[in-house]
Amino acid sequence: MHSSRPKENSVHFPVDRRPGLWIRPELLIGLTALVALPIIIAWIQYGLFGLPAVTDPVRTFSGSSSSGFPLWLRTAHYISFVLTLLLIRSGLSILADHPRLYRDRDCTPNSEWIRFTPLKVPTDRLWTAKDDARYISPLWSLPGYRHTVGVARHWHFLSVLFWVLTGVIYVVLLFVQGHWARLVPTYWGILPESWNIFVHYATFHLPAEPDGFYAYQALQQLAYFSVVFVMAPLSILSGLAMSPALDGRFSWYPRLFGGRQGARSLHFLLMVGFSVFLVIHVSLVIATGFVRNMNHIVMGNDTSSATGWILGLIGIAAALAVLFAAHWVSWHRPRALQLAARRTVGALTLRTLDPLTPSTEFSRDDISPHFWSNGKLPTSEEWQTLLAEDFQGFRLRVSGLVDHPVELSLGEIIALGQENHITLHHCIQGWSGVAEWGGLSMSALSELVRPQPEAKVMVFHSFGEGLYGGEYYETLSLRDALHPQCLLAYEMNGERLGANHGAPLRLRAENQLGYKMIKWISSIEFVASEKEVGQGFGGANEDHEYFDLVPNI
Ligand SMILES: Nc1nc2c(c(=O)[nH]1)N[C@H]1C(S)=C(S)[C@@H](COP(=O)(O)O)O[C@H]1N2
Ligand SMILES: [Mo]
Repeated sequence: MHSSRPKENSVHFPVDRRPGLWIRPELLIGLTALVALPIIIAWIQYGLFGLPAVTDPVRTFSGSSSSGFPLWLRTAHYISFVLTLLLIRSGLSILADHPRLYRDRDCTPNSEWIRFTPLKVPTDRLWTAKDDARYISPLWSLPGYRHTVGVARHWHFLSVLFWVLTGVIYVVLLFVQGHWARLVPTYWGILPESWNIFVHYATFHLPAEPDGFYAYQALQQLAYFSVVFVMAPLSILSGLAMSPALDGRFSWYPRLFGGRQGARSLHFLLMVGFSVFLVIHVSLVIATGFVRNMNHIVMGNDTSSATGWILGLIGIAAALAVLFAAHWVSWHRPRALQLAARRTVGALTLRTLDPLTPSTEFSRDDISPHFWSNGKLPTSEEWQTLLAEDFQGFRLRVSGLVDHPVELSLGEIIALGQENHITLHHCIQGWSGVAEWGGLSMSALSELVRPQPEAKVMVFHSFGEGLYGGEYYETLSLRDALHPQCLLAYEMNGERLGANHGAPLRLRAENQLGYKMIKWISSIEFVASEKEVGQGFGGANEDHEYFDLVPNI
C-alpha cells in the first residue's frame, strides 16, 4: 500500500472516483413522508393550539442519580464515543467495497434499494464484485480509498470488541449503582410527554430544560434509552447475522432480520441512526447550556467553571488524534494491525464460530438467479488450453504430508463420488447468493490420501492470479476442510463449473467467507502450517490484502 507499488495504487486510487447516491424512488418518497409527517402534524397542532405544556420530569430520578455522573459512567461515555467513530468510519469503508444494499439475499444486480455508486451493473459483460467496489474518501472512512476491506474489518472488529466490553460494564454498573432510572422509562406517560417536547423542537422552540445533572426530559430519556437498549443490541445482533459460520449453523438466525441482506441493510440503517443521534445530541449539548453540560459530561459536577469544556475539547482533539493514528497504522503498519486482530478477534472466533458445524441447506427454488462473480479469470496459456479441451489433460496433484499422494484426472475425481449442497455464499465485500454445489467431499479426498499426523493445513494453488498479480493460493485448516458441506466442487447448479466460477475445480467451505473458496484449483498440498507457504499469512488475500486467516464473520 505504498506509492512505489503501481498495481496496488491502481486498485486503491482508481481513475473513476465519482461519488453517487441513488435510492429507489418509492422508498425515498416513503422515507420522506415518514420524516415529514410528524413535523407537519406538529406544526398543525402548534398553529391550532399553541405549544403544549411540558411537565416537570424530575420525578423520574431518585437516589444515587442525584449525585450526578460518576467517573465510570463518564469514562464509558467517552470510550464509546471514540469507538463509535471508529466503527462508523470503518463500516463505511466496508460498505464502499460493495456499494449496494438489498432486500433479498440474492443481490441481483440493479435490485438494490440504495446504491452509493453512480454505476448500474452492466449486463452485457462480466462485471465482478471487485470491479464494482468504489472509492471513498479517508475523510469519511477508515482506511478509505478503494478496496481496503481487509484493513477496515480489522478496525471494525477490534473496535467492536471493546465497544461491547465497554457497553456490558456500563450497563451492569448502571443497574448495580441505581443509575438505570436515568435511562429506563417507567411510566407510559413518557410517550405523550415526548410528543409534546417533539412539538417544541419541530417548531423551533427549545422546551423548558431540566438540569440534565439531575433529570432528563421525556424525549431525551427516550432517545438515550433507544440508543443504549435498542440500537446498540440490534447492531450487535444484525452484525452477527452476517456471519457465514453462524448462518451456516443456525438457519433461523438471519431470518430474524429478513435474511442476510436484511441484516446488512438494518446494520446500515442503525449506523445512520447512530450518526443522526450523534449530530442532534452534540448540537443540543451546545444549545442547552454548553458550559454546564460539559461539566456534567466531563467533570461530573454541576458548576459553571471552564474546566469541563476545556478538557472536553481536549478529549475531542484526542479522539481526532486516534482517528489520525488509525489511518496512519492502516497504511504504514497494516501487517501489525492484521496480527493484532488475529491474536484477539481471530482467536475468539476460532474458539466460538469456527467449530460450529455448517448444516444450513436451501431448496432448489432458493437458487439465486444471478450469482456475482469475483476475481480475475486465469490468463495462463496452460489453463486456457485446458479449458478449450474441456480439461481432458488436467491432472490434480494432491501431495505433501500424506501417505498416499495422488494425481487425478477430472473424470477420476468425479468417479470418486459426488455430494450436493445448496448453500449461501457470503463474500467479504458484502454480497451473497445461493447456489447448488456438487463435488467430492473433502473428507472423502482426505481419506483417499491419508494425511499424516503433522498435517494440519490444506494448501490450494490456483491457475488464477491474485489481485496485485502473483499466484492466487489459499489455505484451509484441516478442521474446516473436514466439516460437512466442504467440497472440492466441480459442479454449480447441476452443470460443470463454468470458467467464471472456477473451472475445473473450486473449494466450497461454507463456514468461511468467499475469498477462502479458491477457484481454478491446480493442485493441493497438505502441510503442517500455513506459515510455510507464500508470505506465510495463509493465502494470497492474507499476504497482500491483510485479510483474516479464518473469516467466520
Ligand atoms: N483463484 C481465485 N479464486 C477466488 C477468487 C479469486 O480472485 N481468484 N475470488 C474469491 C472471492 S473474493 C469470492 S467472493 C469467490 C467468488 O466466487 P464466484 O466468482 O464463483 O462467485 O471466489 C473466491 N475465489
Ligand atoms: Mo469475495
